[in-house]
Amino acid sequence: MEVRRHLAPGAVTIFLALGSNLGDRRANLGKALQLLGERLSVERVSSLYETEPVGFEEQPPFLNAVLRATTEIGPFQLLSLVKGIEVALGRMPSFANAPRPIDIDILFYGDLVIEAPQLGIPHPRLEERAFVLIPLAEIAPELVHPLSGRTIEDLMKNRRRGGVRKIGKLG
Ligand code: PH2
Ligand code: MG
Ligand code: MG
Repeated sequence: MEVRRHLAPGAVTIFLALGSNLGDRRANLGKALQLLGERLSVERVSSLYETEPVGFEEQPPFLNAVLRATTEIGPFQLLSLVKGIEVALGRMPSFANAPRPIDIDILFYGDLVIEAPQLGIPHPRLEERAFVLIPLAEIAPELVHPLSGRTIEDLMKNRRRGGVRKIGKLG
């Protein structure tokens, strides 16, 4: 029997969310994508969406996108990688939900579940966030959330789609 391997041994499929609402938002996302691509095998990138700020509302609109990649680095190493890229692109420490040139959040790391003070996987707020679910449903509608067992398509049902507008592609 033939066994087909879709991933290199040890490689895990991950999903990341990117957001920017300060400076040249499109350029910030493009640079983040380039730097991520130097360390991860990026396989698929969603369209770019312009989104109304959620949480702290008195701030400029965001550009958001999500991507699928594979990697052999562990989840905490991945967190260090994305934090390093955020700092390299000019992110300063600030309050929760503050405006930022770049935010890179880990949404899924295979079907791993982590509840650590510095890292929650799957991302603990992804089910509430249309600016994450809509781009994710574009590239991975069948993806199953490991805690609820529901697909992204299912999580999108009966959810408000307001405040999220597709505006094109990155690059
Ligand atoms: N990120 C947040 C809080 N609010 N709103 C939008 N539209 N897009 C974001 O990426 C975003 C947000 C915290 O990281
Ligand atoms: Mg975030
Ligand atoms: Mg973040």
